[in-house]
Amino acid sequence: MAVLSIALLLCLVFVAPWAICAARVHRRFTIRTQNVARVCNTQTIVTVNGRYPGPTLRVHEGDNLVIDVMNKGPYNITLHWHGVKQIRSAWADGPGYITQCPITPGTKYTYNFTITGQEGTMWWHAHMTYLRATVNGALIILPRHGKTYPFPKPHAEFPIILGEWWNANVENVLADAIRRGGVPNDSDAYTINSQPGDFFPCSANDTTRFMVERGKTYLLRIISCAMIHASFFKIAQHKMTVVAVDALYTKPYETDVLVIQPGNTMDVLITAGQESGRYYIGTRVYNSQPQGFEFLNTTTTAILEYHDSTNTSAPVLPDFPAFNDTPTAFKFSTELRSLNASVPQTVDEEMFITEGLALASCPNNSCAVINGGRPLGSMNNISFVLPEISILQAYYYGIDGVYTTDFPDNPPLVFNYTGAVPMGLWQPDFGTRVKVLKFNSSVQIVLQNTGILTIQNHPIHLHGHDFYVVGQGFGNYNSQTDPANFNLVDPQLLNTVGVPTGGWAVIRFIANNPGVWLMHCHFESHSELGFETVFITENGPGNSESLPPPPRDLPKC
Ligand SMILES: *[C@@H]1O[C@H](CO)[C@@H](O)[C@H](O)[C@H]1NC(C)=O
Ligand SMILES: *[C@@H]1O[C@H](CO)[C@@H](O)[C@H](O)[C@H]1NC(C)=O
Ligand SMILES: *[C@@H]1O[C@H](CO)[C@@H](O)[C@H](O)[C@H]1NC(C)=O
Ligand SMILES: *[C@@H]1O[C@H](CO)[C@@H](O)[C@H](O)[C@H]1NC(C)=O
Ligand SMILES: *[C@@H]1O[C@H](CO)[C@@H](O)[C@H](O)[C@H]1NC(C)=O
Ligand SMILES: *[C@@H]1O[C@H](CO)[C@@H](O)[C@H](O)[C@H]1NC(C)=O
Ligand SMILES: *[C@@H]1O[C@H](CO)[C@@H](O)[C@H](O)[C@H]1NC(C)=O
Ligand SMILES: *[C@@H]1O[C@H](CO)[C@@H](O)[C@H](O)[C@H]1NC(C)=O
Ligand SMILES: *[C@@H]1O[C@H](CO)[C@@H](O)[C@H](O)[C@H]1NC(C)=O
Ligand SMILES: *[C@@H]1O[C@H](CO)[C@@H](O)[C@H](O)[C@H]1NC(C)=O
Ligand SMILES: *[C@@H]1O[C@H](CO)[C@@H](O)[C@H](O)[C@H]1NC(C)=O
Ligand SMILES: [Cu+2]
Repeated sequence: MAVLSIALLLCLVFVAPWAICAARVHRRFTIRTQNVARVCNTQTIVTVNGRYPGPTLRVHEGDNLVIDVMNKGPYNITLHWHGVKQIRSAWADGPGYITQCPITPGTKYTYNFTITGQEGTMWWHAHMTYLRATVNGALIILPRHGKTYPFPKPHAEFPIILGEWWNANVENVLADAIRRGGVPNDSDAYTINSQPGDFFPCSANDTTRFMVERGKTYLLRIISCAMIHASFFKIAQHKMTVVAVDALYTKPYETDVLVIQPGNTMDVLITAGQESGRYYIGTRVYNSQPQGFEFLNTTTTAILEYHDSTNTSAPVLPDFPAFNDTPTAFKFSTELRSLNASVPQTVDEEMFITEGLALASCPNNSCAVINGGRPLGSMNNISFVLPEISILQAYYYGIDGVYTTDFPDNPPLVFNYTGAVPMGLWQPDFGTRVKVLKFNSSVQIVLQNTGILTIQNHPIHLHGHDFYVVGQGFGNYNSQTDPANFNLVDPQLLNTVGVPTGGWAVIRFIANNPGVWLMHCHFESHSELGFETVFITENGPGNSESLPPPPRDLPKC
């Protein structure tokens, strides 16, 4: 903290306004357990610095972040800085057994990285097992000193974290599912800044409130940390203007509903322009599965309260789209546009990846939870198996036998991906298979959802890069006709795309960040079930295009 203020002072006083004005931001995160009460239950949960949600990090573009993580909790853990590209700092990215071994109980690791050319709302979260349910917080990147937002300065800002709460130890929830061979139990409540709101018992007194002044404009920095559901988000009688998604500016987009995938962040302006009073901010599930899968169908609320309100009646509740309103979800995600796009116009690496659930057989019905089998996730029919040491270490030191470089560019079989898939195709292969990308190559990936077990929207998150979503649609992607409709002018740049239920999305990015990068479904249970894969981006020709050696304190395993 002291370092930060000295650096800022120097910058303000001695340095010309156009100079680079970066600071070093040093924080200490202590992982420990804490008793927290929510939804009629007191639960011992894993936290950062005893807080839930964890501390908000507010930094500037260009800052060097040094975060000492002491693990005083009972579990192995790693932290991920969601949305930070980690340019030449893959060692700080965080997914367990991908870029690092876990920080074991009683040990520490210092994440050291610089935010370069990125600003907006990001977040940080645990990236192992189910710990991100409670270990998460906002990472807000303000423009460099002297620079402004590309929209009018808001009067104030509110971080809003959408999360999920279990009346159980989340590590037991996951372990229980693995033992049974099933999917983890659903959460007991969805939350806004850790509170479920007025429609859940035992929480009404603590409902999150945001106080506003009539006539002023506010920036909501909304983060979906939800574990397994996409959300509709509304504010009664208030329109919202989306100005950024995933810390990437959009052309201002006015809407009365947001559709937020787990992993997405949204920067949204609202003006307190209504009659003084109290209005519910509400979220509900967007359930994209047609079959009767169970989900929590209640409404989670916070309150937008005008500070001079004397109205004591119940806040006004927004109207929600139907739980399965896929047209609204599709409209929202296809209407977003980048503010300043620079889309790769040519493609060097073309991949077609089928992704979705899968089903492993269960010998003697030992785990017959769904259709006689154990649900899994897969990409190109491979259910990813985590190695025992990190892939980045194995790659850097040339350790054999940890992974293979034969992740296929295409699925092994052509079938009616989103149709009624014959059960003979539901069993996946297993492996730790990665795809190697040449430095600076332009990559296009068709992400094709499958109908194995169910059709469903899947939020696909890529580490180390942002990508343009140049096309989206329903059914099977058609390589003859669909490219004609690509938007190569101003498509939205994202780090997490909700691939439409029973459909596909096409992404493009330049592989210009050397390192090892996970791509996975941000439904936590799906990625735990093998719904992930890994890219290795090779070094470029120069030193400044190569991955530096690991920090000395990198955890061992
Ligand atoms: C962080 O990493 C940079 C190099 O990328 C190094 O110069 C610096 O000393 C490191 N800081 C700490 C506190 O380890
Ligand atoms: C999961 O749900 C089942 C059925 O309701 C329950 O018996 C079990 O205890 C739950 N598991 C955990 C870890 O809470
Ligand atoms: C809410 O607050 C009221 C008044 O302080 C108190 O009587 C009531 O017990 C509280 N309810 C809960 C669930 O904490
Ligand atoms: C104010 O109170 C009235 C009832 O007295 C209610 O109908 C109205 O919805 C309230 N408005 C707000 C904004 O809270
Ligand atoms: C939520 O689900 C319950 C039980 O499945 C059902 O009775 C209720 O009508 C549903 N509520 C809504 C708002 O759909
Ligand atoms: C980004 O787009 C806005 C609006 O189209 C424009 O005013 C601005 O100059 C652009 N910025 C850059 C860096 O291209
Ligand atoms: C399945 O059950 C049979 C008969 O009880 C037994 O012989 C066989 O070993 C079992 N297979 C497995 C994989 O458990
Ligand atoms: C694929 O499956 C869908 C849904 O069952 C069906 O409507 C479509 O006709 C099938 N397409 C082909 C080429 O068989
Ligand atoms: C996946 O691979 C398994 C094992 O090789 C095979 O049985 C299955 O048919 C394949 N399924 C698909 C969709 O490719
Ligand atoms: C990477 O690609 C960019 C744009 O095509 C080019 O300007 C740059 O020189 C390339 N760098 C390397 C190392 O190939
Ligand atoms: C924690 O991580 C270490 C190092 O990878 C590993 O040896 C150990 O088995 C892990 N513990 C658990 C409970 O997974
Ligand atoms: Cu998924």
